[in-house]
Amino acid sequence: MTSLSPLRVERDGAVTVLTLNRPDVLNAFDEPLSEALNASLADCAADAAIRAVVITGAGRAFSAGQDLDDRLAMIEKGGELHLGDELRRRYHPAIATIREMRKPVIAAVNGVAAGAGLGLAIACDIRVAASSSTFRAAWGRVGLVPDAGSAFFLPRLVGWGRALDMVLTGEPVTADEALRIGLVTRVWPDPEFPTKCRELAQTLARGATEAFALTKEGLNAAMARGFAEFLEHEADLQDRAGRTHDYAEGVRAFSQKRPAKMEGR
Ligand code: T3D
Repeated sequence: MTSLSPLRVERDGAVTVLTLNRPDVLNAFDEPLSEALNASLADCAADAAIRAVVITGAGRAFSAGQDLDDRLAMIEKGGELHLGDELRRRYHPAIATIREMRKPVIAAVNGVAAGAGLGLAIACDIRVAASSSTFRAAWGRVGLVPDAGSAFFLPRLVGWGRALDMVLTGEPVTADEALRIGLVTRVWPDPEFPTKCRELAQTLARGATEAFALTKEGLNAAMARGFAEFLEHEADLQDRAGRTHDYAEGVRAFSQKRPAKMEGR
């Protein structure tokens, strides 16, 4: 019997597409899927030829979060659970790698995103959704707190009040509502979704990758630091951006009234 790989990794030019691939359980995270995702994200981060990354799900879901069958087995075995250690070992590395990755990471939300699946999506730089997708801050329904960075990112994306409504009620948010509240930035009809995602990723992969890296560093710092400290950091980032090939090319192209040819350095 051949076992299905829990993560599909596909290269399309300078874009890598990572597909969570446990469709029978709505791409819930078990140990092998977490391990494969962490390893592939690290590979994407290290490979300069990859200039954009897409994360999506196989079948009708993006991801239903932690595999609860695995947790049931742990509970029934008895003994003390250490879910904090599970987060540190399996989820935090993925979230940190996405935030620190020096290239854009797109969450292509093709179906339901729940629990840590939602956490994964909101740690990405850009979220786009198929029109049939839904978002469920489902932690409370199984007696847990928002994790995978969600309490940090969710209020920053949708506002304090809406975030509390989502995490306390656990009610599903439709793709249209997600667009309205800023949880995603683009929604496309299901049949067009894969093509539109590919086009967006390819456009980003042709962009000024080094400037994007510095932009992410700046936005990460702006969220985590005080204002005065942030302004210093911003000046340092712009110093570095101003020394890239793509900046000189961008200025020349503007002056010559032609499209810039960005090389990502
Ligand atoms: O533990 C730690 O390490 C800490 C981290 C925790 C973070 C978390 O993510 S906690 C888990 C949070 N997720 C959930 O609570 C979501 C659970 N799933 C659902 O509520 C529903 O499945 C959905 C609302 C997402 C979708 O509902 P529906 O009706 O479209 O599908 P379904 O029939 O419920 O699911 C289809 C199958 O997937 C089903 O299996 P079956 O009956 O066909 O054999 C279902 O059991 C399975 N499935 C769905 N979610 C999970 C799952 N199996 C394991 N784990 C899941 N999370």
